[in-house]
Amino acid sequence: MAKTLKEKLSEQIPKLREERGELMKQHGEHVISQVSVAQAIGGMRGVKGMVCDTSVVEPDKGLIIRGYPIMKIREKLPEEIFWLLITGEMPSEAELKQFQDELKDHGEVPKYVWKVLKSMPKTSHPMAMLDTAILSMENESNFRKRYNEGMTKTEYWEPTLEDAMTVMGTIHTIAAGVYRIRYKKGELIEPSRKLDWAADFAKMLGLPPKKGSTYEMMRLYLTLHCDHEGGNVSANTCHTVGSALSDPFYAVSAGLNGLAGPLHGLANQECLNWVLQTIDKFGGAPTKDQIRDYAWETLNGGKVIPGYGHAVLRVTDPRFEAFLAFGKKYLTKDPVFMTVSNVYDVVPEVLKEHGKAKNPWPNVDAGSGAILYNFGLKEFEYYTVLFSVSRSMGMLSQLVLNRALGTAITRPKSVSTDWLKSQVKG
Ligand code: HAX
Repeated sequence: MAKTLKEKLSEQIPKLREERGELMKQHGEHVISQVSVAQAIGGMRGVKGMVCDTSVVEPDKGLIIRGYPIMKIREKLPEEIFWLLITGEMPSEAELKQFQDELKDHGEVPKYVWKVLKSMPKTSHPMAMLDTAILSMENESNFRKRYNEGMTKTEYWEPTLEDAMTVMGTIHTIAAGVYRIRYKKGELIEPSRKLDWAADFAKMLGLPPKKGSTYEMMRLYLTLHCDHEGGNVSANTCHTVGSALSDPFYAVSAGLNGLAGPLHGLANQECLNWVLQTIDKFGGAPTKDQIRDYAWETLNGGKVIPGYGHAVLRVTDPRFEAFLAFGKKYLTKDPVFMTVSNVYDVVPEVLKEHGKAKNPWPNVDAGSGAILYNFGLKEFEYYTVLFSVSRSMGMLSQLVLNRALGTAITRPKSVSTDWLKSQVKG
């Protein structure tokens, strides 16, 4: 009989706790980071002040999940990735099957969620709808129930995992429902026990299956966006809210609100918009010279070029490369995808010449929108919801591990501008 995720974690957690305890006891005073005035003012960029074991982002390599570079595991199912994020190991075939069945067992969306969504304004942003739906499901929290019953600290991770399974088991169904309600696509489509998580999501959205590649596209999309270490806005927000022992419904919903910002997850809708604007302006797929002109026009207008630059990465994001490879396999006749590919040939040089962005290379958002567009998802505002479905895996696995390790409530020290001035005097 294959192990369940809970059984696997039960085996691992004592050792992880011991390791953490030893590290604190032996090396608690060891200094790992210093903070400059620029970092305190500039979003704490580069300050090493939190621990995240699910993944790391290397400036020159991109996303590495538990030791695996993302390009090497891009063909894995998102369910395998979730297991990897949380346990550090790939599941066996039998473990994967059991985990998928367990997820399906957690897949029922309470009826009140649909009522909440249907009563929201017709013009609501789909991210506001998704976040509201997840928050409304707080009523289902096992963590809250067990906390009120007086569980011990060492048990916290168990109902956190149970809530994580509920969020992951339902978020794709909710997200598909948001799409169909918000864009009047007709009746909701029921989940299927036969399909994997990503394929089921694509089916519930109502996407036309395209030579079998629709499911492949969705698996790739959901795998690539799963996690990006702990300091990005959504992960960090989710972590902070969770550190107050707010349950996963509160914490993930909060993280997703951060993902809705135009400098974070919302950039993907802006990015495709920018590409389509070039096509519109030049009356068809633009030449490289025309793209260069438009890039300068954007920069001279005081705007950023969406999809380019990154707070940590200093190379082309491997997740962009994975999308580019997918597009080159399936979409070589698509003018929108070909424009994305041409933009990649031109914009890094423009950004280098412009001289401001520390990283002139594309991030994941530069390519994903064009692919979704080709597969019939033409509602840009919805793209961040897809991102969210995937990123919930990273947020949830970080939450479970933090509850297992008893990570403390987040409380960095803020300082006043007067204090800063007093420090630099003379
Ligand atoms: N176009 C124009 N200017 C850019 C730029 C871009 N793509 N990227 C950075 N810059 C500018 C910054 O605005 C900043 O200018 P100021 O000094 O005038 O404020 C300067 O270059 C230095 O910024 P940086 O240190 O290189 O970048 P940050 O760490 O401050 O910001 C961002 C990282 C991703 C927010 C930034 O590169 C950006 O705005 N990119 C475009 C939006 C985007 O693609 N966001 C998605 C990021 C991926 C993600 O998190 N998805 O969820």
